[in-house]
Amino acid sequence: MFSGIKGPGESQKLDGSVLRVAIVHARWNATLIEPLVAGATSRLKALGVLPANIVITSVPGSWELPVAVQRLYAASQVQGATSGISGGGDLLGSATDLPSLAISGTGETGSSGDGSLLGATKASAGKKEGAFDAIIAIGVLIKGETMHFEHIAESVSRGLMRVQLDFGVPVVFGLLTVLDEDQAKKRAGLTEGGHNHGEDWGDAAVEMAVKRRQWG
Ligand code: DLZ
Repeated sequence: MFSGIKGPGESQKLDGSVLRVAIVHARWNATLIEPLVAGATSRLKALGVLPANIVITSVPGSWELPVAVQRLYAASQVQGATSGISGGGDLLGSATDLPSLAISGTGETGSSGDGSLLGATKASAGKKEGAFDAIIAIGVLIKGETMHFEHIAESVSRGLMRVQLDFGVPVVFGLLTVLDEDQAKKRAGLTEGGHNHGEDWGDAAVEMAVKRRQWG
């Protein structure tokens, strides 16, 4: 039944087709963030989450992740409560493909698509409204010479846990807290023998979202 030492073991064969999932990512260390977001997104899709129901947005750095997750989830709850009366409306675009990120700064991630009417129709196929079933928070903190890393790592971890428990919604901890860039590259699947942790975060989001629905 159980195998392996590290990692969550075999991916559970769960059906994500009923889910709506948000990814919020920092833009610091974008070359590492990009494969992690791509890894998470590809697993969400592989487990059946429709592209129209994957919402991706960004914040400047990891420090901003907790409040972004909190507001995004709260707004999606309001939207769920009012849809049907006002028609709701999306908070942000949905993601069909991972938009390109800037290398070191402020590249924005949001809705994507080919811009055509056909693209828009395809992108909205099966689109759901309402509260997110899970949110994945992604950031990469690399230790520097000062105590900055410790403060942010601790606060962001606590902040994300707080949002998760306050709202009772799964907030997947996609924060890499590494000592150097090589450690981060390995965990973003960019180096030999590495593994893209973003894939695990996509799996965790679907598993927790499905189980949360079962648990009520
Ligand atoms: C300022 C800063 C530094 C030095 N390092 C990182 C980092 O490694 N990873 C990250 O996501 N963000 C970093 N930031 C930015 C802060 O998270 C935050 O965006 C700014 O302090 C503004 O609040």
